[in-house]
Amino acid sequence: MISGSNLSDKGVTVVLGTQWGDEGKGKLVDILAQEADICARCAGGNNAGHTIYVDGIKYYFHLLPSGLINPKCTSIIGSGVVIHLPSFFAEIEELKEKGLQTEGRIFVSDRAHLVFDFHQIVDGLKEVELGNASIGTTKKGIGPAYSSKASRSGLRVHHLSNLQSFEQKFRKLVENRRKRYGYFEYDVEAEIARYKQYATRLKPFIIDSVLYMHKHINMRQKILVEGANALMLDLDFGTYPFVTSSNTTIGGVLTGLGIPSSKIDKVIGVVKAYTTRVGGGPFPTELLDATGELLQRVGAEYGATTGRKRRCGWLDLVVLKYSTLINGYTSINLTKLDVLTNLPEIKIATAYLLNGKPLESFPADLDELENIDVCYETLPGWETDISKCRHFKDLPINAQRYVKKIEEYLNVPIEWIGVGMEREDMIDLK
Ligand code: 2SA
Ligand code: GDP
Ligand code: MG
Repeated sequence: MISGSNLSDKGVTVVLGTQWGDEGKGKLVDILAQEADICARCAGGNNAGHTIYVDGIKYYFHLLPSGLINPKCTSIIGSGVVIHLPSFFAEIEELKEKGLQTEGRIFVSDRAHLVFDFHQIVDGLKEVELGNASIGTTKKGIGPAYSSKASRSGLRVHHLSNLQSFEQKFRKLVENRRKRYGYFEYDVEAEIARYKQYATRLKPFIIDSVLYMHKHINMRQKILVEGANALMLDLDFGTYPFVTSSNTTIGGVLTGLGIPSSKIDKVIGVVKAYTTRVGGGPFPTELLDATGELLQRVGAEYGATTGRKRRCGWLDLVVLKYSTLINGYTSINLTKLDVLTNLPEIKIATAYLLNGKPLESFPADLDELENIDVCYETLPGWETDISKCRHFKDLPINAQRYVKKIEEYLNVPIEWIGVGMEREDMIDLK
């Protein structure tokens, strides 16, 4: 169980995914948000999926920050996020049905870009066009929406305040996509009518998030930023092109919220005790055998947004070292250690060899990556159930060794260890 102060009182605390996502960021964010005034999302959209269990209730977050379960925490959707408004309102309704009071606690940046249904259609068309090389996207329109943004033709939240020009720009945008992808079924008139209604409905949520964040930072409030997706899915640093279309790394926190780097004090990396990936793309330590299936089943590794089975493999320290270089983690939350219980031995990737020579870091070139040999270290497993452990010393010695191995290799303190799904299932090492 986590107690005491976990959030920085000197600046912003950031939680980021260190691998290919689904490390359990949502669970940590929910725990930390118990002492936060603000929880902000900075990148991605409703492609993200965070599952949180509190008192037997299962909550799913996609577009909204996972801090919402805590009644005193205000949620901010920053300018770097792309928002599909129908999903935004649906998610609020779903949470209300679970008893969460969201009124006056969610704010959206006026600079955030909008994801339209046609972006989602185009997402599907693009995947079909790619055929065997498809990315395996969530089909939530994320890539096409960020493409509209980068090509300077996207529509932002503030555009809803002038419906006449909104309509013009919107029609142009659809026309342009139809030129590129051919005619696709899409009721433009009905969509415009819907957005006229959303414009009124969204009004109370809209803020200048840059100003909001700065004011609250200056008031020395406790601010938590929730990363979506993860480092290896980052548009620049991930396994390009098998990535998402935003910066999921520390840079995305700055550009997605408009806060200066000097205001960030803690960067917590969330590390799953093994590796998973959902969708296509390289995965050097993937296990295409019974052990992989076991991790998938015991870890309940299904996509929180699409329900797809997640691919599973051993922990990869080469990935984590690279991840640490970029994000500069000040501490780590190791998660899902309980899933490894009962494995007779556990492997950890410690190096990649190319033509027999060790690579110094994770390669940019996927062709190179395809030709590497992964070097593993094998550690003995443990059989004792660890889900009730609440102190490091309660863990079986082999589990302790596994944790120490990761900590020593990365040279970053592991401050929390997840041993189960519930909020309470966490060892605090501080
Ligand atoms: P997209 O939809 O354009 O962002 O997809 C591009 C790649 O990014 C991957 N991606 C994810 N990987 C892990 N988890 C994600 N969220 C959901 C979850 C995923 C789900 O929490 O389980 O339900 O399938 C997520 N979102 C995007 C995606 O698989 C592509 O490889
Ligand atoms: P996120 O995208 O990083 O927030 O992670 P997801 O919520 O998509 O996936 C992580 C899954 O693992 C969720 O179902 C969590 O409830 C679950 N989880 C998180 N931490 C632990 C843990 O320590 N042990 C176990 N068994 N499950 C965990
Ligand atoms: Mg997830």
